[in-house]
Parts: sequence; structure tokens; C-alpha cells
Amino acid sequence: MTRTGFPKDFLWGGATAASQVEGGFNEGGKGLDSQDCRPQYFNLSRQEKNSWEYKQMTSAKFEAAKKEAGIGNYPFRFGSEQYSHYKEDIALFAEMGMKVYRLSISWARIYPNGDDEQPNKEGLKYYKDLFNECHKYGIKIFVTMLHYAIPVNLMDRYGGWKNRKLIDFYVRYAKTLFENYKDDVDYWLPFNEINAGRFNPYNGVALIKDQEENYDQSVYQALHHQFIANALTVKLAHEMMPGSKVGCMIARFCHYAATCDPRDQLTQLHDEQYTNWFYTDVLARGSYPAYMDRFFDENDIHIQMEEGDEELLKAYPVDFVAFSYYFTQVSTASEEWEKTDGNLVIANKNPYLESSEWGWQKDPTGLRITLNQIYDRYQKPVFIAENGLGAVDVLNEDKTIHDPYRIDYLRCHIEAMKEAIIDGVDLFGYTIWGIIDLVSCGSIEMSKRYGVIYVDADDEGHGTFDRYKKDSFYWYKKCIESNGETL
Ligand code: BGP
Repeated sequence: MTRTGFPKDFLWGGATAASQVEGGFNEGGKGLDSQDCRPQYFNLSRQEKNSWEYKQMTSAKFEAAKKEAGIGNYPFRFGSEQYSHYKEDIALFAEMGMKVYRLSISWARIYPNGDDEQPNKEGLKYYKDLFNECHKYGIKIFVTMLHYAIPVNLMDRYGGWKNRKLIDFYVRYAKTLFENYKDDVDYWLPFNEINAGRFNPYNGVALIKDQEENYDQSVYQALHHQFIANALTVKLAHEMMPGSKVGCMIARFCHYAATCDPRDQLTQLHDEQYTNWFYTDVLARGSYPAYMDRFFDENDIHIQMEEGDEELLKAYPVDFVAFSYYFTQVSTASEEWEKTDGNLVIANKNPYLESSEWGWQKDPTGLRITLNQIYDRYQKPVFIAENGLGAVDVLNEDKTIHDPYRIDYLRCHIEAMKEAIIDGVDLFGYTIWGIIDLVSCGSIEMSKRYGVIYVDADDEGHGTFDRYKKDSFYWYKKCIESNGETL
């Protein structure tokens, strides 16, 4: 069979997350969530904002955040105001020809405290209206059920995902979503970047480091609970909505060995196993991989499983595998290696690649490699849930925004996707991250913009929040029209 490019029904789209785009943090009965509590310190340099201390949640920061009733210095509380602008945003997506919108539902909008007996009707209505608006234009819906933001009550009362009770609350939430939106949603993703539980435990599994006696143990136990919640969600979805599609997703950290020194190669193998494969092996193959036994032994980690857990994982693997892809990094056995930034991680720098203003290294070939590796390993359809370039954009007086750097970035990644499809990969969709400007997850600011649509707001939430089309908007429209041929 000769493949020449993108299949006819390829899903071109854009992605956002509720906590970063919605705003309206206390409207419509929504409860406070964990992302609403991440502060911004406006006067810091970019380097300081990229530091681990800045990104790390502490008990002191968390307690202070809960006392602030207004927006304060919490940019996720205003986002891009999609809560009040969703009709306008979706009309722009339709004008671009978008086939699919990946968005997340805010758990705290549906269950304000996470453990409530009844869902919040206003929250349910908000997403129903939003979905109807998408359907008006024939845009399909890809829902992330949990994109980092959990109701703070689930942290205060239960200690986050390390508590097994979270599985029940999550499954109740999933059931509510399926009951209400079974005819609206085309693709379900229970957890955004499930490996975040390891690389950023506050975002991933709602843990605060200074509250944990044995941090690593809590992290892996919490991850186990998410794996079980994932399997139960697949089970429920398939029972309630026969034929429904449920996927898993990781932040894909593609590693290259620094040299052909076998020690570098072995480090690369381990980096791939511990940061990537572990998660998708559990969720797509349905069992803990053998290589993790040694890792757990050597790190004194003991996962408490209940009877039936392993059977559940085996019986309910996901239907497709998704990932976010921004940059690649180097694996080396040597301690001395130049570092650079990546999403919520510090990475070893690759001298062959260019970096963005935030230090993330651009590598379209790595995307082709990744697509081949994932498809080869699981033989399940693959979806690119996030990819894009965060950059400082300038709104000119005539309201134009010229962003050739973003077009270059997107073009070379889309070319790499096409090559991977010709290689034989069953890639069925691509959603540009932050299709509309939103608050950055890592550095908690508006100035790091990903959108092809500009939002007139600054880091402190000042501005009109009016939307403007960037040059990349027109470029992506042509790309979609030509099914990826006119780049
Ligand atoms: C991913 C997250 C997103 C998003 C993206 C870009 O890890 O799933 O929420 O924000 O990274 O990261 P940043 O916003 O830090 O530039």
C-alpha cells in the first residue's frame, strides 16, 4: 500500500485547557481548584520564572492562595476569559476550518468540591452550550477530563491522588460526564499527560512536596490510583457508550543518547522507560512492565495494590495513544552536560538543535521518530494532542500580528507528521497547543503565547481580551483547506 500523505478524514484542530483559557474561576458555581492557587510574581526575570523554586508549590503558597478571594496574583483565575467569549472563539475556530477542538472540562465546575453528592447544573449547562456551539459548525469534540486542575477540597480533605478514595470521586465525575455528554463528545481522554505525576507532582497528582514524608512513594502510589481510575473509566465508557473512544496521553520526552558509548545508550534506555514507556505500557498494554520492578526495588517504592487491580488494568486498556510534543533532549552517563528548559523539566541540551526564547529545543525529526516508536510499540491509532511554539508576539497598531517563527515551527512539524504517515503510522489527528493565546502552564503568564489567535491581555490580566487573527491563523486555515499540502 502506497501512502502519500494525510488521510482524507484527518482531524486538524486546536487544544486548550480549562484552567488556562476559561477564567470565570468563581462564576457559575465553580469551586476553587488547584491551578487557581498557583501564584505569579510579576517582577521576576524570565530566568527566575523558569527556576524550579518558582514552579514548585509549597504549603505556604497554597494556604495563602486559598485566602485570596479575588484574582490577586493568580493568572489562571482570569485565563483568556473563554468562559464569557466561547461563542466568539468557536466562530473563529470554524472560520479556520478546524475539524476538532480539544478542550478540558473543569472538574470543579461540575463537582465544586470533588466529593459533592450532586453535580452543579450550571457547570453542566456551560459545557453543553459550548458543545452545541461546536456542533453548529460541525466541529468534533475531544475532551480531556482532567487537565491538572482538581477541586482544592480533594487536596485539603483527602491529600490528593495518593488517597485511593479519589478513584471513586473521579469515576462518579466520569459517569456524570458520560450521562450528560454521550452524544456530544467524540474522543475522551481521562488524564492529560499522566506522566506529570512524576515530573510535576503538584499538577499531576495534587501533592505538595513539603507535606510528604516519603515523596517518591506517594507519587507512585498516586499514579497507581490514576491508572486504576483510567481503567475504570474505559470500562464505564465502553459500557455506557458502546463504540466510544478513550485514550491515554503522556508528555513525550524523546531522548537521544549523547554518544555511541554503551553507557550513554543504557542511560537513554532507562530515561525512555522511566519517563515515557512506563505510563503508556500500563495504560495501552494493560500491565506494569517488568523493568519497573527493579526501579521500584532500588528506590524502595512499594505500590499497594488491591485485589483485582491487575485484572482491571489488563481488561481495560485504552483505544488510542496521544501525546504532547514540544522538544527533545539528550541522555548521557556524564554529570557534565549543558542544560536547557523544557515543559516543567530541566533537560540536557542538544548542540544540533535551535532553542526557543524559553530554551525549548525545536526538533521536527524527533516527532517523526516518536510517532514511529509509539505506533510500532502499541499498534493503536495515535493522536498528537499538543504541539506548538510559545513566543512573545507583538500586536501592531493596525491590529495585525506577524508570527513567521510560529509558522516555521508548525510547518516543519506538520511535514514530519506527513513523513511518519508515509512511514506507515496510523496518525489520526493533530491539535495545536494553545490554539488561542492562554496563560502558560509552566511560567504562569500571558506573554508566552502559543495561539494563532491573539488575546489582548497582559500577564496581570489587564486588557480588552479582544481576539485578533495572527498571520499563522491564515496560514493554518490554508493548511487545513489543503489537508496539509499547502504549507
Ligand atoms: C503541557 C501542558 C499544557 C501546556 C503546555 C505548554 O505540558 O499540558 O497545559 O501549557 O505544556 O507549556 P507552557 O504553558 O508551560 O509553555
